[in-house]
Amino acid sequence: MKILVLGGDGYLGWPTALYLSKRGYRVAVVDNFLRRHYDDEMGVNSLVPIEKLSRRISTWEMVTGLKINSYVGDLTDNSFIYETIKDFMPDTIVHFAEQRSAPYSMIDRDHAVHTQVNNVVGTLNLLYAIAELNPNIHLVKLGTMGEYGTPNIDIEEGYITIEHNGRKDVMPYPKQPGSFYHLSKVHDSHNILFACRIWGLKATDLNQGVVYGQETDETVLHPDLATRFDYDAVFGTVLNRFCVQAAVGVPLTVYGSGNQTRGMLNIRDTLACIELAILNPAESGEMRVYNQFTESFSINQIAELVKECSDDNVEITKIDDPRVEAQEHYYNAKHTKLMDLGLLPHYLSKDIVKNIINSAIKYADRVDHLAINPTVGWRNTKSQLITANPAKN
Ligand code: NAD
Ligand code: USQ
Repeated sequence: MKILVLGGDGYLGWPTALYLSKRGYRVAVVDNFLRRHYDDEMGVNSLVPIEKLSRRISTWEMVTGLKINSYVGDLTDNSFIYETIKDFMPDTIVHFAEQRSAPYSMIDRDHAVHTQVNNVVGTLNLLYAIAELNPNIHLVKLGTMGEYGTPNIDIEEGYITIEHNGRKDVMPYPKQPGSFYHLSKVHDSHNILFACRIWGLKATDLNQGVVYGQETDETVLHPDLATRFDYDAVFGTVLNRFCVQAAVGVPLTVYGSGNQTRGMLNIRDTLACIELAILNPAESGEMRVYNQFTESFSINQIAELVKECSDDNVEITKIDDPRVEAQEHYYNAKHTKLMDLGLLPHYLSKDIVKNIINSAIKYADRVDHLAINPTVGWRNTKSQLITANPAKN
């Protein structure tokens, strides 16, 4: 089976490409290095050094004898994505290639517009290319649990049965996303559902929770194969950030009450979920939705766990929440469909947290302390930051 991984130079796309290549799929990656450009714009860098895509691919071939093809270009360039699909003719396309930071999308108008144009236009171009070239291609698209927000009822997997005035229907689950980034994923979901309905496309929308971890069985085979590890306040995600903060002995930055609860999963489970989605394709005309996370935790629980695992017994500090998000809320999100397909989760444990802290300790001298505190606030509409690192503004 041929698989095209869009966003194959990113945090999740690169280890996914390796994982699928190792399992015998023929893999090609697409990327325009936008994420590396954001590093330059924000004045930050991956904690773990990462090699250029060409070097990563040649090292993979040297270590395993397996080839990965690459196409460098932008999904918002319609002819690029059309020609790429025509050339590789994949059976499945895994789509990671979007601007994925909520704080980045909330910097100001320009960043909100960039995020939505990049994500929505890129996905629309892709839908048109699939419809024209081969509607049998299965699209596996990364969505996010944040599309649902935090409603005061159980969160279903994509759809909900509603009874209204004596009539009943199955409808897309209501969305109340928390940033212009999360909104871009909602817009994508609507566009994908519509394309499945009118053109008979096959899609799986994976509403993924917050991912943690940095190493996979394939990335540890050689230092050149490492994937990126973000810890700054714009691109770093909460558990990864707390582990780096513990590694360098600074207080863990809990925003607001810390009672915000989120679905989370290990990076190794991301890879397994993607393969399960590939092996169980949607039917023609169907957009399947899976909630892709394995456990949910409050931010306070995560902070306590990281504190317990840190040698220095780091402090936890509560910072005024720069975001607008519910501080106290009900949270019960269903996530059985991937388990039913055979997912065997790597649940969060002290050993796992200690491992992440230890990998961060290896690179502690690369940590830029000024990039740790949040600089983007949801309430501001005016440009509030030039870089993630105030010292570099
Ligand atoms: P990432 O930013 O590390 O990777 C995304 C890659 O896509 C980057 O290499 C970037 O250069 C590329 N890209 C972006 N726009 C592009 C375009 N227009 N054309 C070509 N390439 C483009 O992000 P990630 O953490 O690997 O996330 C991958 C996907 O998973 C995203 O869609 C994200 O929304 C979703 N997701 C991530 C998490 C998480 O915790 N990291 C959680 C839930 C969902
Ligand atoms: N948080 C803190 N302290 C920090 C960082 C974050 O308390 O130092 C809190 C935030 O306020 C938020 C929660 O932790 O309540 C999660 O924040 P995050 O930055 O880890 O994750 P988020 O912004 O939601 O985005 C990340 C990815 C995004 C993905 C999303 C999955 O960047 O691509 O879509 O996780 S989900 O959260 O399920 O929507």
